[in-house]
Amino acid sequence: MTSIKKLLTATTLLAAMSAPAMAAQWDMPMAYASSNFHSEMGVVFADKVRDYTGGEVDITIHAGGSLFKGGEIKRAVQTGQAPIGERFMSAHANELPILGWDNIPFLATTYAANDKLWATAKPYVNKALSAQNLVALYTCPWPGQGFYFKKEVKSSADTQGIKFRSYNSATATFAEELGMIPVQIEAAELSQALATGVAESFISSGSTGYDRKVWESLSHYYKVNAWLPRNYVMVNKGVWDGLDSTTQGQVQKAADETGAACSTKSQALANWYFEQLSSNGMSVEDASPVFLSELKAIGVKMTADWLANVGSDGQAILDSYNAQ
Ligand code: PCA
Repeated sequence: MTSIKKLLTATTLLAAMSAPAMAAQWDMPMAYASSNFHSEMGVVFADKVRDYTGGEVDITIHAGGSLFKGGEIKRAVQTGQAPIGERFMSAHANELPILGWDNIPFLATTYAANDKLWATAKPYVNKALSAQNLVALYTCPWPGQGFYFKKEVKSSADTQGIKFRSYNSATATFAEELGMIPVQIEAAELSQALATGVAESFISSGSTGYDRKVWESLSHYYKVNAWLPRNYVMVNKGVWDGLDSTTQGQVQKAADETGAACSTKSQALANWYFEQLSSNGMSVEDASPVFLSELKAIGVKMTADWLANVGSDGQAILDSYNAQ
C-alpha cells in the first residue's frame, strides 16, 4: 500500500469510529389512501419511533400503494426490498390460512370481541409470520364490514350475477355463495373499477366507501357487521433482529401505543363514515332480516372452510375464544 493510501484508510477508519451510529432509514409502504386513518396512524407511528429512538430509526411513510402496490407489500418486506410495511392481514389467507382469523363471519363483531379474538389468535399468527421472515409490530381493525350495491337488495334473489369486488379469498367465497361473480381489486383501484363497471358491488367498511367516493357509482350500503378485519404493520425479521434490544423495545412501545390509538380511532370514525355516505346521497340501512339470515348461513359454511384449511390451530383458537 502506498503511504497516501495508508493515510486515507486510517482517516476513513477514524471517521467511522468517531461518527455516531448511522440512523436506520426505513421506507414504509402502506396500501391505503394517505387520508385514511390507518395511514394517518402510520405517520403517528413513524413520529413516535423517531422520538423514542432519538432518531436512530427514521421511518418514511409511503401511503396509497405508491412505493409497492398493496398486493406486493408483504413480499417486499419478506425479501428485504422494504424493511417495514403495512397490509391487510387476511389478504394473505390464501397462502397462510391462519391469517384469515379475522374474517370468520359473525364471530367477533365488536371492537372488544375483536380484541379478544386477536389476543387468542396472535401467538399462532406470529408463529406463521416468523416462518415467513416477518415480525408483526401492531395491528389495527377496520370498522365492521357491510355490502355496497347499486340497487336495493333484499335477499340473495337480488344478488345473482352481480360483479363483485373481493379483497381476499373469504370475500370471494361470500360472493359466490350469493350468486355473484368475484374479481379481486385493490382498494386503491376501486373507484375506477366501479366507474368502468368492472365491479358493481363489494363488501367493506364505511371507511373505504368514503375514501373511494363510491357514491359516484353506487347507491346502497347495507350494514351487516360481518367481521372487523385488521391491517398489520410488519417488519423484516432480519432487520428486526439487527436492532439492539433497547431499540427494539422503543420501537415496540411506539407500535403498542399506535395500535391502541388506531383501534380507538377506527371505532370513533365508524358511524361518521356512514353519515358521510348518506350525506353524499347513499341509502345506508341495516341488511334485511332475510338477507342477514342468508349471510349467517353462508358464514357457517365459511367458518367450516376456514377450520378445514387451517387445521388444529384454527380449532384451538375458536375453542379458546369461545371458552372466554
Ligand atoms: N377496507 C379495506 C379492507 C377492509 C375495509 O374496510 C378494503 O375494502 O380494501
